[in-house]
Amino acid sequence: MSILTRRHLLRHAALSATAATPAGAVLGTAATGLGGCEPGDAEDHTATAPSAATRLHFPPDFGWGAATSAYQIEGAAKEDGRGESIWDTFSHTPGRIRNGDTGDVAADHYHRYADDLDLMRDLGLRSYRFSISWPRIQPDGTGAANQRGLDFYRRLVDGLHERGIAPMATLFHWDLPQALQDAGGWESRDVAYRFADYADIVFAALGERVPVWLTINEPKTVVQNGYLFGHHAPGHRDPDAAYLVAHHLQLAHGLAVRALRATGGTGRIGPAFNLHPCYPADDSPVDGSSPAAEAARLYDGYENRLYLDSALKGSYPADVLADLGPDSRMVRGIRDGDLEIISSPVDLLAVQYYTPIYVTSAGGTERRWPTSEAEWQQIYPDGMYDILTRVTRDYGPIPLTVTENGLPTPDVLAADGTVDDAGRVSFLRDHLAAAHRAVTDGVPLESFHVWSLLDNFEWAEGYDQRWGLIYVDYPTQRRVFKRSAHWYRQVIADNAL
Ligand code: GCO
Repeated sequence: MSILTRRHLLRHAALSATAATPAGAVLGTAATGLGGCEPGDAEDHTATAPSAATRLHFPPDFGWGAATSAYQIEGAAKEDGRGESIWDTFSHTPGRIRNGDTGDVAADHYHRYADDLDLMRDLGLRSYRFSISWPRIQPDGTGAANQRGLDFYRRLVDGLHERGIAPMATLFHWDLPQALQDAGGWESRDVAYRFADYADIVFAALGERVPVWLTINEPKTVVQNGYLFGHHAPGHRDPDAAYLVAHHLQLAHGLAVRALRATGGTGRIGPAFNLHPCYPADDSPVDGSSPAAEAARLYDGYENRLYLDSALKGSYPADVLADLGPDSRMVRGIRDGDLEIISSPVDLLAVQYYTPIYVTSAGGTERRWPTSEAEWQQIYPDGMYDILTRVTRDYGPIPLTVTENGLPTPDVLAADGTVDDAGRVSFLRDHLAAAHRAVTDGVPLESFHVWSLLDNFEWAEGYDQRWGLIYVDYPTQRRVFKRSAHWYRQVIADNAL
């Protein structure tokens, strides 16, 4: 487990073994599905905005979206029978969250969801990704469903349909019921089975109305931030436990996929992984044998292949298992049949891209590009292209959706009532241009969700970072379209950049 000790406290420490590959040489296919591209689009390797003469048109049915998660926006922490989650406990523990912030009120979406639905309609969204709060459905993580919790999501889903917006529901975005944490949390294999029971309840209530399900949001972040570095709930620093948790999260994913299939419903389902292309810091070839390339490959195993290979190929990467060692809790915790469950066929893969990472020969990391307000995030749009093409190349033509991409900006509500987040506009334009280039090169990308719809509770950063297209004035809960929201609305209306 040597590499773990060399890890930096990166929010999304990650890499992939994908080098920056020239467009067109990646997939060797000519599939595009794009309508009306101007000649030369596919050759535009720059991260700059296209000129008016080279507009980038997206496929006609492209799923323009935005994403949120329950604990980050809902508030109403004690209402309608909701139980406690590990994020309630964690955020109420002094010193854990910047400024002592909690998700008790957040963006008050639980009460304002109808107005927020109208804002989504005004934005022109075609897809909305949200998460369901497990402790609203099963306050203690087991047993009978709390009808009032289910009713909230039923109203939300109905409201989306009424406005012509496709619901995309994440089953788990980190808010584990505290009672299950008390029973061992994700270190306990049993919690994976409790998750399948919870998923079953949700499928029975909403299965007919939700066309796309995502199982576990970013298992890697739970593993790293929750169990390696300890700056997310439950706040542990225990590498041996961390990778057992990884296995149980993957098992939970597979069990939920099977639970959906067992309902016989038509909904599609897949995992949501945060994947990050990473490169040898010495610029040596990614598939070469330089010390940096070799270090990068092992990082890639921990950051990407651990999740991708198990879910999509039915095996854990041999280099990671060898590095963990046969006595690790994870390796000892893998039982016969687990990988068949974990690799139960899925319908799509959700990719969340924020940052690349550069790995040194010593196994450390180097910063190459300017960061956003989030110090772990280097702004590198070509990384979007690299990770999308790499997934398609290595895992086949599984439909992809980008379920998160965005950045925090220092937004201020001006006296004239506007919020000028010019940095978000250029970030999104450049990343969408990179995604478009991937589609041009044959990547079956069907939708793109900005993180986030609204400013919200950014975990350990509390309300200090603003990630939304829509500004939230927390004292009044007033919502204001930022410049980026106006811009995104036009992109959606034009179906083009
Ligand atoms: C994640 C989560 C989001 C974050 C976002 C910005 O990717 O960590 O899905 O909840 O808020 O990524 O950090």
